[in-house]
Amino acid sequence: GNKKIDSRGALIVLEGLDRCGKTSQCSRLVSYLEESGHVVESWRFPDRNTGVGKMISSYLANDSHLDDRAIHLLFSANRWEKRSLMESKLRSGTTLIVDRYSFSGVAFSSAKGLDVEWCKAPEVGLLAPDLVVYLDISPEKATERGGYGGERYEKLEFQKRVAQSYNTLCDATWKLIDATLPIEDIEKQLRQTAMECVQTCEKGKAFSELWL
Ligand code: FDM
Repeated sequence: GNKKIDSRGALIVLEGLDRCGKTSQCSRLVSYLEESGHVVESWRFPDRNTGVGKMISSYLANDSHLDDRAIHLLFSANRWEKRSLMESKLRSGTTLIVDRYSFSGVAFSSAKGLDVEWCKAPEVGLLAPDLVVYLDISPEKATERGGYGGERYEKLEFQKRVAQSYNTLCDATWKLIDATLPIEDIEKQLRQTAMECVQTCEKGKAFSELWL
């Protein structure tokens, strides 16, 4: 029909291996969008501040052991507990730049050998991003950058399997950026695609849900 769709903020997700540069690109992008007059917030998953987030954080630090499926469901629950806030922020016009989302959930858990469809199931009904940016780097190059904090997943062999999982999840809608380019070049590409996405959502775009 010709029902008018309200203006809203954009849900923009950055994904990639550990040490791909996501976190600093997220904050650069937030500053840029703010400076250009947009209302924007920086989010990340896992959100370690909630009760569930604290359990995840302790697991990642190797301070607790959890069954692979149990931790997968906690990561998912951590997104579900933020879902309604996410939707209300977007409806009120706030753009969210999100460091990791469901794709990390599926990529990291399926890298352990869990079935991809099983991993996707608890994510069904979460908001679908308006844009997924993948900062593309080989596991070897990412490891060479050093600075792994010693968390559970920060090992070359595991990151190789995560890279393969991301590869099977990635589709034509994802924007791939070569994460080995100079920081400023990555930033430039990211600004451009993000701005297009923000403007599309400002004009009015219906929400959709995972999985697309
Ligand atoms: N991770 C992150 C998962 O395994 N599943 C998830 O759903 C999410 C969001 O947690 F190794 C992994 C990815 C990473 C670790 O992430 C912590 P940050 O970005 O380093 O905080």
